[in-house]
Amino acid sequence: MTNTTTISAQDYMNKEAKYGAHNYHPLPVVLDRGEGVHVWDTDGKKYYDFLSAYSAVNQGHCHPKIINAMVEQAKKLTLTSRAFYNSSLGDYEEFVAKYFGYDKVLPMNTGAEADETALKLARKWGYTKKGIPENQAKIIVCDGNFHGRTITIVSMSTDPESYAGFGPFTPGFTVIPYNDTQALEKELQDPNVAAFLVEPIQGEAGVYVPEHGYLKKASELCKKHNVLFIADEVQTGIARTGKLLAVDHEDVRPDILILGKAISGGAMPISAVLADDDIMLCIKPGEHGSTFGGNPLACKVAQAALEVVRDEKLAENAEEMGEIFRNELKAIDSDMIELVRGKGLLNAVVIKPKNGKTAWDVCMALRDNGLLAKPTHSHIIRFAPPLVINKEQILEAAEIIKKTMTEFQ
Ligand code: IF1
Repeated sequence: MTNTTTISAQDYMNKEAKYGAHNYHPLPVVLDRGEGVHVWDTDGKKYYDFLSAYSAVNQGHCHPKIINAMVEQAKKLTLTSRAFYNSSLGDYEEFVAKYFGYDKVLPMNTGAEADETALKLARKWGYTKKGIPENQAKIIVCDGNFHGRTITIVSMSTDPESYAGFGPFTPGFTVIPYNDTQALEKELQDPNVAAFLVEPIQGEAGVYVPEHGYLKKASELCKKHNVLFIADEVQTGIARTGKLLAVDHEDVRPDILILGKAISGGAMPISAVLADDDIMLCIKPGEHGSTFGGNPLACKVAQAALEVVRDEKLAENAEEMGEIFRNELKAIDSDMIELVRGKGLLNAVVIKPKNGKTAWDVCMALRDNGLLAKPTHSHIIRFAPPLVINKEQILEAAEIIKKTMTEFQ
């Protein structure tokens, strides 16, 4: 007998508040188990997971193929560091390079690390290939960007919540408005620009989808000015938006591709930077790396997770289910729903507060009705279920959202 059943949800939350740093404000629900599109709390109540750990669990919770690959490799070899070769890395590198159509991959762990890697790669390329004078390289980024939490990354941020109080900041970034190719063209006149870093859809900004054609035009402008086009697909990649990559909607091929989150199906932190030889080989032995990047366990997990995406046709399903879901949401008769937007299964609803009730209150009511989602920027709710969701489930989830919105009328 264990006494775990006597611990209440409130006890778990109190413990986090007492012993954990207060860098989050979670929705009050304590999750204990997950399978596919569902999660269960410590009292056994079942929910639809409409956050998918911010699009990390695209393949669904505890996908048997991914977990099996993980367990098998965990019994054999987990970490060697890159001081030695290991028998999983080469196979994985070949697999992932071919999967995304690049010469090479540089494996890292978190999304932020992969973004940092891309920035270092771009600067190095700028100095060694483009001939930018030492320490003069500039990288153009967008207003409203979100690329992670490191000092350099928050140095690019325009959101005070991300950067305020964390200075001094890393220099070398120029901010332009998102979805604005004219502003981009103007900044590209500067010969010291090494790269343009962009999210194909801005996630944290509130699932802000740029005009169709923006990414194509931006990538063409970069090419014209000998500037690297870097796509941060940490959140939008791996089938989330209805294509393998969000840039695929516009047939754009980034010079540097950044992946994270769902490349592991949510099983462990795995990220990757992909590029062709003329860029990737600018970084030489000893100039970059990480203890865990490219570890055998991660290699096996990521390969299994990417196979699931391909074998279960998750991009196609995201496209189809997303279409159904947005249509259902748009049909809801509620004056609290100001706008529905998104692509594939990366969607958001802009909430107009009513009688003092905000997006947070809506998420609390959704929780009570069996669906988990989290507000962003106080008035936006992101809806991003695992991509393994089927039609019956997406309709049931839409019904929960409809019922919940009706409760506020
Ligand atoms: C948190 C947001 C989502 C990302 C893009 C890099 C990273 C992220 C486009 C860094 C991370 C996160 C981190 C997570 C919340 C989540 C988030 F609301 F903060 F913006 F998804 F929308 N590029 N996104 O979205 O990846 O280092 O975290 O692995 O709690 O900070 P990471």
